[in-house]
Amino acid sequence: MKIKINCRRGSREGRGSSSGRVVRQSWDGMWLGLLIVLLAGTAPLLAQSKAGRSGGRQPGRPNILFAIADDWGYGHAGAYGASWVSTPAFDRVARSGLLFTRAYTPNAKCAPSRAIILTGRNSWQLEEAANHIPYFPARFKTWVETLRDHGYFAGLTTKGWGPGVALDAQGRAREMAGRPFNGRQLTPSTTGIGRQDYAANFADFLDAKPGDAPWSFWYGAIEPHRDYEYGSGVRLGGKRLTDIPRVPSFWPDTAVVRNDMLDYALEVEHFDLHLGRMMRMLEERGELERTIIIVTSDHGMPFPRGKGQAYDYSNHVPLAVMWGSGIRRPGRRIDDYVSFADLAPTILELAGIRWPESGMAPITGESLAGIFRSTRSGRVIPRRDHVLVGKERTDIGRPDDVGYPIRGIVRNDMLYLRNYEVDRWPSGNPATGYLDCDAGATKTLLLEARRAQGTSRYWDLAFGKRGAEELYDLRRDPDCVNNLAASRPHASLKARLRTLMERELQQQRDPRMAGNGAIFDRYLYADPANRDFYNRYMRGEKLKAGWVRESDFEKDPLK
Ligand SMILES: [Ca+2]
Repeated sequence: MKIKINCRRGSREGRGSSSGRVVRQSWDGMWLGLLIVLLAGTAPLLAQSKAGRSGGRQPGRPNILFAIADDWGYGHAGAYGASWVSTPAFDRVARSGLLFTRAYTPNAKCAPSRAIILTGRNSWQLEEAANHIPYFPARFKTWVETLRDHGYFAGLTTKGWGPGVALDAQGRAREMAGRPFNGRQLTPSTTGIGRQDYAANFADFLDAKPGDAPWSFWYGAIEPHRDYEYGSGVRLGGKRLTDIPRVPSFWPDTAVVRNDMLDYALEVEHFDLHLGRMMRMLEERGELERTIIIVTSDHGMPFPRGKGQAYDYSNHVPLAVMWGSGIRRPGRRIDDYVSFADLAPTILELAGIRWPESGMAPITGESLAGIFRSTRSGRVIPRRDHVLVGKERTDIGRPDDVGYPIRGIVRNDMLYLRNYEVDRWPSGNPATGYLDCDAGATKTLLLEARRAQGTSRYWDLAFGKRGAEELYDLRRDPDCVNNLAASRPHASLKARLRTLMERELQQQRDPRMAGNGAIFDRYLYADPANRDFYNRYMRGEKLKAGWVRESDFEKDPLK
């Protein structure tokens, strides 16, 4: 059986319309393939449990609309004060519920981040699923599968868990985030925006749901994942380069970077537009009050030093939650540290499912329901003062497909990072185009600047090798460019953070804490076409990776 990998990776640049069309067709083909695999591999659509078949709604079981953008970074919404990204639907959710200012994914790459959301476990507790494009272990059940087994009608549009391969113990494709509803398409306004009509697919889902059964719908957009149509933010979004008050200090402040950011913003707005349509549908059907709406993103921006790394621009994500009268004193702003591992236990609790009856592996996160029930703003639960972050193989592009292992902790606005393999390239090897960083206008600019000048501070920050420890004061330095790891006045704070981090990782049985971190490097990459990419390329095989440009590959050796 051919497994199609659910991944939005193409070489669309939006410059030549014909090549854009070709890639889009292959993308559509990928979805069709995925759909066929799911339909063929899944016995009668949704084996609903008794409660589900009866169609009856148990009192107090809310519906769940889980809206997740792809690569949307923290702060880039009106509710957070952004002037260059317009997000009326997200802002409405925040106004009608809770806006979280310190929500983090523990792992800033699509597949591991989504695995954490779906299981309530950190990526280093998920075996193969710690990595990007893995074979997802059959033993880790998701909260969506659990809801389905407890009578929920569970649907999905477009990107659920992935990319990667998820089969059950019998080798059948799993519906990790729900039964797909992908039948409706639209004509996108740019070559970067996907063809799925998310809101229309949601309407189909609502029409298909049996009787009055509670439901769960995963709205998995593929925006603002790259590629973007260069200049579309200005041309179609009515934006101006001066709308951006400040370019992060780890990129040069140029028109190219500002355009890249505005093109990203336009795609964020596409995600938000469909969320708004879905909310209006729920209003019209009288379901808005009894639906929990959770809006977030899998990780930060797909720009150098963002996605795939472990800085604040990597792991810090937008999060807003509304739930009719289920959240007290709506409109609160919550400054507690919350982790994606907290989402699964929250949803189970609100759906009235106790963990022992869930069939899920032990959950590490803690339910956020206490925050919903509180009337306080700001810091609500004092012990929520930190989150753990970390990564393994967020992409290929190093000898023998090894990753770039990091663990870290964010506590009271200090970020401590431990880099375990400092001889490796953080964004992937230069010779194979830095495969741990998606292609785009900003990446190209940084690479060209180093080639032209011989050295570049921006290149060093994004692609250069790093020391074993990093420490950042996020209040003064949210860009994470001033490393305090060697600062004497910070020595004891650094030691305390490291001790706390390692103690928790040990409690969580992170193999890396037991000296067995290399196990993550040995897990197979689930896409055979790109497996062992670096070694094969260096042996002279002609290889391409759809998510980087040919010009990203360095011709001259770099140390
Ligand atoms: Ca992503």
